[in-house]
Amino acid sequence: MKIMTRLGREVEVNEDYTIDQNWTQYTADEHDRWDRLYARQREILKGRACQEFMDGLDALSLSDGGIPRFDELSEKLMARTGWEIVAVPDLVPDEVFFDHLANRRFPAGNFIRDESQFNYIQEPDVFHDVFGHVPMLVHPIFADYMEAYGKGGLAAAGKGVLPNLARLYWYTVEFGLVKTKDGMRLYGAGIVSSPAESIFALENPSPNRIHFDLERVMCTKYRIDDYQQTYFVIDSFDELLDVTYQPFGPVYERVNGKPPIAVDTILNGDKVHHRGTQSYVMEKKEAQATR
Ligand code: HBI
Ligand code: FE
Repeated sequence: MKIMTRLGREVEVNEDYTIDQNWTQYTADEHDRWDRLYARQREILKGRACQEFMDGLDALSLSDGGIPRFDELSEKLMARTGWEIVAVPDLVPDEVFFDHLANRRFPAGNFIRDESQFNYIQEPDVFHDVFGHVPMLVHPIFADYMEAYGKGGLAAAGKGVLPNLARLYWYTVEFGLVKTKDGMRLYGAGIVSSPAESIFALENPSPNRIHFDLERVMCTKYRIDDYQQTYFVIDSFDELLDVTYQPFGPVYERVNGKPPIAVDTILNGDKVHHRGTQSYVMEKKEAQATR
């Protein structure tokens, strides 16, 4: 079937929204852009990303030169955790996304941002999807968590709780922090694929850093247009898998219909690692007011 991407390209896709990666179509400039994005981010992540992420990155040798071939990547990943990478042209519908994850297929955008978006792009491109997400899929526990999330999503369809589930994904898979013996570290793909947020999320006094709580996270709104105002911290990936392996039915009953929690709220019951000043947001507001 034919679909229109949000970037306005008409693309022929398979039933499950996959396409051919079309690796030979990448230009030398695009491969070079990947190499520069990779080199910069790899440097920034030293001492910031968790060891599990760095190990995954090394295991996949994503720096062999240019944009990785998904078939080669899938072969390496399949041997380790049974996951594979499939190419998609854009965000795919929620049920399609869940179905891929439930079957240990990670849908990755095949296009790369252009040079003008070197520092920031809202659409998930191949750098965000492959550099950001795929290394954690080498970790067996995290790999199981992603599958559990996909299965949870399929089961949740039609129950009115997709926003709650999307928040769980957002605050873990995309923007999660993990507490290690060496200090706070990054694992969320949205952070590790962003040079500025990699530093902000760990070092800036502005955002709250609150211990992960499943129902709390499912009720917390998030920002898609700027840095997060709150990050949630796990103690380990075992903790994450444990809380998501329980049946979600009763959880949904408790969160369904609850009013959402604002992006900067700290609740009485929160285990606070860092009480954010929210100075980043306030300064931005002031700058806008005096313009
Ligand atoms: N599609 N390709 C792609 N990548 C995503 O991360 C993605 C998606 N579709 C839906 C989606 N994410 C989320 O909204 C779900 O987790 C709810
Ligand atoms: Fe993502």
